[in-house]
Amino acid sequence: MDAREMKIKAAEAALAYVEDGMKLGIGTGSTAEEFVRLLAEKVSAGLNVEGVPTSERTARLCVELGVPLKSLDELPELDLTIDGADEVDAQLRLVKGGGGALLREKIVAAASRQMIVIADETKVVDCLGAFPLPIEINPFGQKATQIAIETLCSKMGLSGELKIRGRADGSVFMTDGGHLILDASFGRIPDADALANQLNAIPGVVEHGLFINIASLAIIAGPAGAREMK
Ligand code: ABF
Repeated sequence: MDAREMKIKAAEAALAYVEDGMKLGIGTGSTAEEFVRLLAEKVSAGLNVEGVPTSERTARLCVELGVPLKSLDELPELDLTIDGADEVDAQLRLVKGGGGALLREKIVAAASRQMIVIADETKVVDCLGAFPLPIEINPFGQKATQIAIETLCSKMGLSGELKIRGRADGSVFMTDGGHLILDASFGRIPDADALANQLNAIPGVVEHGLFINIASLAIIAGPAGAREMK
């Protein structure tokens, strides 16, 4: 089974949790896009759902495939969000934001009764941090915010490079909300809960990619099929 087939397996398994009439949060990334494609087939066969997209990119795909969309202001309480991740640990703590949509992803997931993560085996880790942690910051005072993050990290014994995310054409990456992303390469984050709390206390930090106590189920696909982590 190749990487795409594993993503499809995870997305298929997640689709079994979608019920008629549900209000859904719809994630971002290549795995979430496989879910959107399968959901669109069900919608064209008569499934009645409404979705809130977590990014402009996801919104465009949903519109193209005919998945009915609403804004989060129109549907502020959602039944279920299905989204990908960059890393998942045994406690269902996640690193997200590699696709740059972490703020909307977190707002949408927090507005949902349940969040299911879909991923392939390569995303499961013993300790979070091998994937650089995305930290979304306000462009105002970006250097001061970066210094505050560096000071916090060194106090917590975390070392690694913090880099403003760029695009392939050399321009700076801007999120859908008009913010910057700092990617923090720590290697290992031994105390993800403490780091999450302390990053939240820095004023220029809009959000970070640590999702803790948000997901209640992960569907992980490997060569032998999909399994659940709770
Ligand atoms: C979103 O897409 C992100 O939070 C995560 O960064 C990324 C995962 O992408 P993929 O499914 O393409 O690996 O879910």
